[in-house]
Amino acid sequence: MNEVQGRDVLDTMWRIRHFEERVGRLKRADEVHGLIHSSLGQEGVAAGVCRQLRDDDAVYSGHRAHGHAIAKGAPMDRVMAELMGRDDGLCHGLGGSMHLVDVEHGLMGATGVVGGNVPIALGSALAAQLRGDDAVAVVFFGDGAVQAGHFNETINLATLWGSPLILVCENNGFAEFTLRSAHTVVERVSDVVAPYGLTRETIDGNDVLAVWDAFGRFLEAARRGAGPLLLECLTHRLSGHYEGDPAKYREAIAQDEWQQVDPILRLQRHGIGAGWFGSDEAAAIEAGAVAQVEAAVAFARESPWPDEALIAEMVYAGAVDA
Ligand SMILES: Cc1ncc(C[n+]2csc(CCOP(=O)(O)OP(=O)(O)O)c2C)c(N)n1
Repeated sequence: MNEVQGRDVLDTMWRIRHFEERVGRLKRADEVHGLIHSSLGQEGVAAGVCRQLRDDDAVYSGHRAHGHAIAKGAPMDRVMAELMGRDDGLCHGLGGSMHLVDVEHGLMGATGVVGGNVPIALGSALAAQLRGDDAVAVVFFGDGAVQAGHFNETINLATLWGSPLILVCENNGFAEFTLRSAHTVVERVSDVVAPYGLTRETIDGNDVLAVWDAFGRFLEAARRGAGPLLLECLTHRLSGHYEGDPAKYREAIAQDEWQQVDPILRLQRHGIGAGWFGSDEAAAIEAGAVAQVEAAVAFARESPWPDEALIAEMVYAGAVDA
């Protein structure tokens, strides 16, 4: 990561952090709708991966999708409008938090079906193969998704075909409210796929420099036809499973301990030490992120509700005559 990339990644992580915190407050005020899963604490994975991708690289996400969308380049005001159910939202406000799509920027979709986008991402990777270009497909999923049958089916076909698919597991140690050790005996997701012989690595996902470095290598390999690959990022979600989860099933991380592993503060310390920016400039980047989030909220509040006729048109494809 160089100085320019470092600033961009820092800016992206602050935008995600403040977006998620603001969404939490809006949810409590009943201004955003539906179930909200925050990616607070996991910003390093989204930014370290997506900021290296092009618009023609496909990204798929799951239920914890806001950070991936923002990092992939979806306009934050339109993401916010989507969460508020407004017409200027990415999907006219009809999809909501778990169905963010922005084809222009290569965000091909998020889903609430755990692991549901893993085989669909393989479809995008296969399409790139058939087109003969060097685009890749990236799919984000949690460690819980690995127990779904279609996860193994996808790895089997992807390795058989040598597809340019990069699987990015955000292993935060929990599947919903369940500790990993309560649903599997295999500690590392990268070990689950070992028999298929694909390139795989487990890294500290709270170290965005490590994410950048490992994903950069994986991306280059996938572009030259060495896919599929699996990157397991060990990370920590600061929030409960969903907004409103009292999270009584786990112990809160101590504030001073979190400060040491927080991906944003870590990059800030590194950037200041490396002379990329001073502490004033880092503070200005954060302030800019806060202002952009507020602008997104104002934009979303101004946006009209979607038209009722559009709702029927978008929900029922090819309507049958009554
Ligand atoms: C197919 C399917 N089964 C079950 C659920 C209920 N569910 C929602 S999130 C979740 C666990 C997800 O865990 P993980 O993939 O590790 O993601 P995390 O929430 O930890 O980020 C489950 C089981 C679902 N949404 N879809």
